This record gives sequence, C-alpha cells and structure tokens, in this order.
Amino acid sequence: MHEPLRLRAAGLPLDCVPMAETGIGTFFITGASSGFGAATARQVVAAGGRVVAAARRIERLSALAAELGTKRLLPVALDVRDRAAVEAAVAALPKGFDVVDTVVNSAGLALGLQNAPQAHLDDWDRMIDTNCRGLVTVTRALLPGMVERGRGHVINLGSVAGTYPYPGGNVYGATKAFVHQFSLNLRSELHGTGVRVTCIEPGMCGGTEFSQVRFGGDVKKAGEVYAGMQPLTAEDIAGAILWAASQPKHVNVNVIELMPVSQSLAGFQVARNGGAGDR
Ligand code: NDP
Ligand code: 8X3
Repeated sequence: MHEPLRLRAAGLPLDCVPMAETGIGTFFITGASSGFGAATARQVVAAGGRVVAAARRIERLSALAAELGTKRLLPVALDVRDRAAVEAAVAALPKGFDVVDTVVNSAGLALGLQNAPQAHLDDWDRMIDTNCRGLVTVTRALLPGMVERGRGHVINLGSVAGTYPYPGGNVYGATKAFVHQFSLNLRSELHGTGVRVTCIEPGMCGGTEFSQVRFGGDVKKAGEVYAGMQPLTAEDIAGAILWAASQPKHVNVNVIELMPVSQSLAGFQVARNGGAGDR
C-alpha cells in the first residue's frame, strides 16, 4: 500500500510521518536566517521535508516560517555558542520536528581580512567559538538520536579556505580545516551506525551576508569582492546539500569542494628579498 494511505489506514496523523515516508525527512539547519541556511530550508521544504530553522535573528526565521508554512518550518532562536541553549533547544523539539534526520551546520562567519599581526584577537575568538565550538555542540546534541535510530546525516559547511591558504585567511581558514577534519573523524567514529557525514567546501559565493559580516557591515567593500566575476549562489550550495542528502542510503558523499569557474588557485609565492628572515 502507498505509505500515506497505509498511515491513514493505521490511524496515524501524517504530521508524525518519519523520514522513510516523507522522502527527505526533517532537517535541523543552523544559520537558517540567511544565505546557505535559508536557501537550504527553502529547497528542503520544496522537496517535501521539514525544517527546524535555527539562528539568532528570530524575526528572519519567523518570516521564513510565514513563507514556507509553520507545519513545515519551526523557527528556533539560538546562538550556537551557547551550549546550554543548544541542548535545551534540541531537548524541547516538538512532535513532528523531534526526529531529526539531517543536521546542516551552516552557522558560521569570517571576521576581517587583516594579516595575522594586525588581526583582532576578539574576531579570532568569535570565529573559533562559532565555526568550531558551535558546530560541534550542535552536532553532539543531535548525534545520539541519530545513532539510536540507525540513520541520520551530518552535513557541515567547510570552505576551500580550509584547504588553500590566502593572505587574511588565518583563523577563518583554520576553523574550516577543523570542520573538514572533524567531519572525517566523525565518519570514522560513526562507522557501522548508518549515520552519514558530509563536508561541503565552497569557494566564493555571492548574494549572502558572508562578506558584509566579514567587513563589519561595509556593503560597498563586500560588493567589491564579487566585482566583475560570477560567484556561486546560495542556491548552488543548497543544491549540493540536497544532492548529498538524497543519495541512496548506502552512499556517503564525504566531501564536496566547489568553486565558481571565475575562481582558481594561484600557487606559491616567493619573497625575493635575499633570504629567510632578511628584510
Ligand atoms: P551568511 O552570513 O549569509 O549566513 C550566516 C548564518 O550564520 C546566518 O544565518 C547567521 O544568523 C548564522 N550565525 C552566525 N553566527 C551565529 C551564531 N552564533 N549562532 C547561530 N547562528 C549564527 O553566510 P553564508 O550563508 O554565506 O555562509 C554560511 C556558511 O558557509 C558559513 O559557515 C560560512 O563560513 C560558509 N561558507 C561561506 C562561503 C561564502 O562565500 N559565502 C564560502 C564557503 C563557506 P544570525 O546572524 O541570525 O544568527
Ligand atoms: C568563504 C570562501 O574564498 O572567501 O569560505 O574564503 S573564501
């Protein structure tokens, strides 16, 4: 019998349909108030899934819920750096949103583009707290349920900055290298549990708030980053996330690295000033 019909015949509300019946299942998306997170929420709902949408700006999330429907999207005000708040939010998920099939850890940020000697330690602390500590806190809170159910998917937002160095990338790139290695270690440790892990590692992506945040709200400077080139879009990244999430259950997509055609690598640099340490 067709699944929804079988559920109806069994007297079960379609509201509590688990992943197998809803196809793409329930996603817990951090950073859902903007950029990749918001685009992913839209694509998940369009594919028939449900979303727990988490971020600090609740008014943005409420607007998204109004757009996509409160039966499909639950807005949750959350600062991923607050461990107690993360644990409480996961424990308080209401029926219909409490069986999380996929977590998308998109909350993250870059602050500043100064070289290390000029960079601000407060910015470094905030990137580490959000991109590393926040990501592992959310993941740790959702993993036991996934392991218990024998299915689930952790999808982390890394970056090409975690693999390829560039001036000003210092701690931002290092946090994304952390995300890459954390993802691979998770894969290894979740061996045999049925829980999948994917790290999505994009290059330059426009149309999000990423560069505005990096440059302290300077919209002009943020716009110049993408001048004269065609960056990736948030929809491109959401498409990669949905693709990884909708593979057959025996397939694990470990890492997806994607860049705009306009961006590539430039190789090593040499300081021709006489020798190591010479000025
Ligand atoms: P945006 O700035 O558009 O979105 C970032 C999201 O993170 C916002 O929803 C913001 O919500 C949320 N966020 C930030 N801090 C916190 C926090 N402490 N607690 C909860 N949520 C938080 O950026 P993108 O969508 O472009 O980036 C998403 C991810 O992808 C980031 O991890 C970024 O590093 C990574 N990335 C981005 C690339 C790009 O070029 N855009 C390329 C490669 C990777 P709120 O402020 O409401 O809390
Ligand atoms: C963001 C991509 O190239 O601006 O992670 O660092 S890049």
